Amino acid sequence: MIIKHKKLLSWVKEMAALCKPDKIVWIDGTEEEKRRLEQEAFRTGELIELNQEKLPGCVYHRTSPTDVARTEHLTFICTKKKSDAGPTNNWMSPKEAFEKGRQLFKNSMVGRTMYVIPFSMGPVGSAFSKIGIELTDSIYVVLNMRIMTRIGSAVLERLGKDGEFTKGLHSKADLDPNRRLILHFPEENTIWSVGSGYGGNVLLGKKCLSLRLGSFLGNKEGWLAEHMLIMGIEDPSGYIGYIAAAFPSACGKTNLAMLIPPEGLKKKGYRIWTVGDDIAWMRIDTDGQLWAVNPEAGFFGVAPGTNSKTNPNMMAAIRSNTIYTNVLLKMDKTVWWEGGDPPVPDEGIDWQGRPWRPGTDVLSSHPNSRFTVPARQCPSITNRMEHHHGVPISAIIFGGRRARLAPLVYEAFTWRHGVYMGATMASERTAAQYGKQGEVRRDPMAMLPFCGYNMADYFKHWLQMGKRMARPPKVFHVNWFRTDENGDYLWPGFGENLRVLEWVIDRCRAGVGAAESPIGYVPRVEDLDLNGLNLPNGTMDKLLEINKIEWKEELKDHREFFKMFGKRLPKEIWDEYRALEKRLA
Ligand code: O2Y
Ligand code: MN
Repeated sequence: MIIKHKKLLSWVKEMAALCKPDKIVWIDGTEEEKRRLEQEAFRTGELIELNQEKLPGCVYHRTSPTDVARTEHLTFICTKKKSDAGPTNNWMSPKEAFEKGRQLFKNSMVGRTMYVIPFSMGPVGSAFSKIGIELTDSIYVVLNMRIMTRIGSAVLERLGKDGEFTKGLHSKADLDPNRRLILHFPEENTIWSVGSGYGGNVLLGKKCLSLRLGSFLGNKEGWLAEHMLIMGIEDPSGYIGYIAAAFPSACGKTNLAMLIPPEGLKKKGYRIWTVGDDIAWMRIDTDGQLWAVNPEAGFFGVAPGTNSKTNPNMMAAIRSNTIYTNVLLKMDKTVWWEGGDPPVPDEGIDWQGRPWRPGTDVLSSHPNSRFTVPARQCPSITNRMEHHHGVPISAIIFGGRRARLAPLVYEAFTWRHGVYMGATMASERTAAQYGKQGEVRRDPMAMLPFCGYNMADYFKHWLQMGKRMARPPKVFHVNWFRTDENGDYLWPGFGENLRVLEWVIDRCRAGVGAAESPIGYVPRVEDLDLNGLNLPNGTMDKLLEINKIEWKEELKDHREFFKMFGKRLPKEIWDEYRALEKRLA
């Protein structure tokens, strides 16, 4: 491979002088290269080959037990001014961060190979897309990036001899959590990640580039980088309405992105097309509409709880060419996890490499164990995955997990009201999450851990995007998790959520009614197709109820949350706050 990009060459040389790898390998993205890397990783034990008859092309990996999830407290936004990172981010000055990083990267690749991965987020060559180069000493990272992004020679060719690229440097170093840092330098278009080998910390195209640097670039360049799934809902006439939806963790985002329509709606002619399960990049096109691409090429899904009932499309996708991380390794070299398809295996080797049997209180798989799978293997994947224009977005949906308060679905009066809805998004912690169960965590647009700049400026950017669009998408809020007095869920969820999405898409085409309420437009029971659902009498009323007393309490919390942004918070957000207060009075 002949590299003509002088800046790229000199940066690789400089980083190699710091990390001192034994050799440097440029990744070309070929099948032959993949096989070679896998064989090497099988030899060193970094990967285990799975049963090739039952799981063709699949491999298995265990991470260090202290390296099993994104580490938000070690993740920093390193802008020159602290105020540009804002009150919701950890901040370090670029000078201090580069110094600290340099110490940790120094000689970190001695005895190892440095792989140079050219990758594109978004279809190679699309106006949406951004090119990055990740330098890493981990074959696991190379093979994951191969699935999650478009990598190799085509990307280098597109970069040419002077194209712009994000500089990503990653080293596992000694995997010591005390010597781990995930540093973002938005003003230098640079990411440094050291001391971790897992997921969101090290697949630099994902959270680091596509969301943290992406949101910073979006603000500068006039587009949106969002923590959103994208899906198409095809109605009986063949029309496909696309939605982008933001949910905090543990709200079933991946399952929603690939849901199977319930029998009644399937018969009516509904189909779902998956575009993405985690990230949306959205631009205003010449038609004045918002268009979106999924910058990723794969899914990095959480394994526990995924089964043929909760997500049949995903179960079909992960039968081949999948990397499994931190799940149970069965004796026949297949895999299993808690909440996976039955039967529960009699024995296996757990995610920490220890013999495991059911009936003990030891989990076979880590709660954040994952599979990495090419998006094209999902039976519901859209044929627009490689379209350079992406898909037109009719509706934006915000969601949260609220046992009370938020009705099943409601619609914002205006784009500005919709931005307020997103800015006040919140979710209650589940037992599986760190922190006090039931506690409400504000997570604006599900971007709290991922917004690469001051969130007050981010809200302003959203408001401005609305002004630039001729036909902005309608904005909605959903809550699948409302409970009754006994704590039981009122709404069945999963495929049945399509009944709500049908109303959303019909609202965008002005085809269905709603009632006006203080918090927005809410469907009347007769506005939803509930045929075949057979919910007990009164359940729908409970799901759609708005309790003004609870909402007035909620408003106090909005106020407290917004206070942290001080004068930087756009006036329009306070205007919306006061308007809601007045409507509730
Ligand atoms: O724990 C990790 O490193 C993965 S986090 C993740 C993975 C896929 C999609 N979303 C997320 C997230 O934290 O939002
Ligand atoms: Mn995510």
